[in-house]
Amino acid sequence: MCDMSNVTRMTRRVPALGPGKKDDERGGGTNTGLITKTRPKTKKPSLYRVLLLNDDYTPMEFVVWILQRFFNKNQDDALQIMLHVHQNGVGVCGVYSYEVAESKVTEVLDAARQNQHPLQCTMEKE
Ligand code: TYC
Repeated sequence: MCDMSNVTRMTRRVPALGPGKKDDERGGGTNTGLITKTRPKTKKPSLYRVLLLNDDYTPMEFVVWILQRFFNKNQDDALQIMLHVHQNGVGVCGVYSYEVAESKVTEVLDAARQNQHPLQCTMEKE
């Protein structure tokens, strides 16, 4: 069975067949005078901000490394974001789909735990 719940149905009238034209010459086969098109409904995925939280113990160099390793930041951007978090308490590392954001949070928390740093990372809907 075909699931049509995710399509928008568009129906338009077409001119009746002219003299001498047979319906099956158009490839249709049924002489209804209707063409029905379907198009996929494109739903934009919700986006999520991945946030780093400040603390008093995680070394600055470790946070910069996290930003480079998991958020593909260059040295300068990583340093800026780390300093922003250090000064403001929280900062955005990147914006992703739910699944990717969740995976980034897990990677950061795992890396922090492995290195015995209390660094916290979370996500929020944009
Ligand atoms: N505040 C930390 C320090 O002074 C540095 C730091 C920055 C920690 C950003 C966490 O998300 C953070 N060593």
